[in-house]
Amino acid sequence: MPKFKLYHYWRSSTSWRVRWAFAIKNISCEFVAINLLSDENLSPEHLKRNPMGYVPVLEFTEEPKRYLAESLAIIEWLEETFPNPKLLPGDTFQRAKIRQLAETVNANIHPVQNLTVREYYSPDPEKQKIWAQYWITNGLKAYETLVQETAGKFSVGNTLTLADLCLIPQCYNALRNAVPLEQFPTVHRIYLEAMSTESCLSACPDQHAPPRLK
Ligand SMILES: N[C@@H](CCC(=O)N[C@@H](CS)C(=O)NCC(=O)O)C(=O)O
Repeated sequence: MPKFKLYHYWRSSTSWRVRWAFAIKNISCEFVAINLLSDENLSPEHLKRNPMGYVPVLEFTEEPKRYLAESLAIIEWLEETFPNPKLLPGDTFQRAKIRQLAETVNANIHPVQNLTVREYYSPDPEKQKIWAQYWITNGLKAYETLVQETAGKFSVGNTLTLADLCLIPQCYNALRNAVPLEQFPTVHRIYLEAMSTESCLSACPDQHAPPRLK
């Protein structure tokens, strides 16, 4: 079994996706905190791991050491290497639908409400919040419509998939930005359902907060 280290930040939603995938697949991984608030992600060591200066980054600790960034690339690598339980179940169309939902969050919501983008947009926290609320609401509204076609207990059927791994941390961000989830009833139901699973709870920010914040 290869050995892994995940460079992450406790509140980062993209880090949560990967921690959760490791939990679902029951693969052990060492978590190494990178403090985004003190720009540790922009240190020369971290930029060597990921020139974008983002978390999460997965380290394959065996020599020769290798690094993999981008949460979806990491999760797809895990899925191909450790196929069960499946995060992309079903036929080719269903798997594409799971990816469509995942990308609705990954490509259309998350990047525009990310810290660096908000700070570049405006130094005013109030303006940043209104910006984030707009993009989160817009994206979750689309997710709510799309998920009508596929939802069971979770976004696609009755098991957790890649779509949920993207959706739930995004919902947590929505709440942090005072976007009420009740306006997206199916998304809200899936959020509550997923947040009661053991794998989600073990990966969620509260479990990974620095000791002084616990
Ligand atoms: N597309 C990347 C995005 C990663 C990303 O945006 N990470 C955020 C935390 S959620 C980050 O490191 N932000 C640092 C910053 O904004 O300075 C992925 O899915 O891994």
